[in-house]
This record gives sequence, structure tokens and C-alpha cells, in this order.
Amino acid sequence: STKSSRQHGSALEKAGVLNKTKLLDNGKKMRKNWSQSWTVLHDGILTFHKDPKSAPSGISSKTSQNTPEHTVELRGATVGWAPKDKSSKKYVLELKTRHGCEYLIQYDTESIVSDWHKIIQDSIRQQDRD
Ligand code: I3S
Repeated sequence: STKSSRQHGSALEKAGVLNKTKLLDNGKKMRKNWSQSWTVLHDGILTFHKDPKSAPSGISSKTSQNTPEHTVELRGATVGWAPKDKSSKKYVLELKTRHGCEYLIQYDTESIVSDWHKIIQDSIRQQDRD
């Protein structure tokens, strides 16, 4: 891993609101439960944060924004458009980690999802090069 490749990698950053659900936790099936997340990509790590608007009152929005609900290491992961049988929603990505976790990521605007698809794919390639 070189400094120049890290510098290149540091450009692969993005944040925004997405819908997500976790389907597998280390190979173990989870109950599908879609929720809106503030989603952040930084340095080959994707984090999903509880939407502060949906946090119970009394919990500061700072706390709920800073503590991720899920942290996903992209090294060795795969991302692609989800097969139709995974969800009835449109524009759904399937993200699989090397440790057998699986997420669906979705938003009703195609360009938003395809931008995330591209940058997650690029970040995976970047991590796998380092
Ligand atoms: O893949 P599934 O099981 O058809 O997923 C749907 C269900 O999880 C459903 O919840 P209940 O089974 O608790 O009613 C959700 O409300 C749906 O959103 C899920 O399907 P989609 O197709 O939206 O991913």
C-alpha cells in the first residue's frame, strides 16, 4: 500500500440518505427490516447511521449520528444490482461482505443508487489493490 494509492482512495467518499436492510449477519439470516439511514463511505468503510429524525427524543442527534448502526468493511466485498426475488422495490443494490454479511441498499431515484453503486464498486477495487 502506497501513500499515492491512499490519496487516490481518499477521494472515494460520499454521504447521503438511503434505505437499507441487513439480510445476513456472518452467514446467519436476519429478519428483513427496511429503515432509512444516513450512509457514509470513507476510506473503504461504509457506515449506516440511524436517521436522527427517527431517533427517540432524549437521545441527542449527535450521538445517533456518530455511532453507526452498521459498519461494513468493503475489502473483499461485492456489490451489484439485487436479483428481483430479493425485493419488490426498485433500484436495489446487494452488498455482500467477505465475512458473510449481506445488505440491501435502495432509493427510489435511480441516479442516486447508481452513483452509490459506482463509488462502492470503486472503493472495493481500491481496497483490493492496497
Ligand atoms: O422479501 P420479503 O420477505 O417479501 O420482504 C418484505 C417483508 O419483509 C415485509 O415485511 P413483513 O413481512 O413484516 O410484512 C416488508 O414490509 C417489505 O418491505 C419486504 O419486501 P420488499 O420487497 O419491500 O423488500
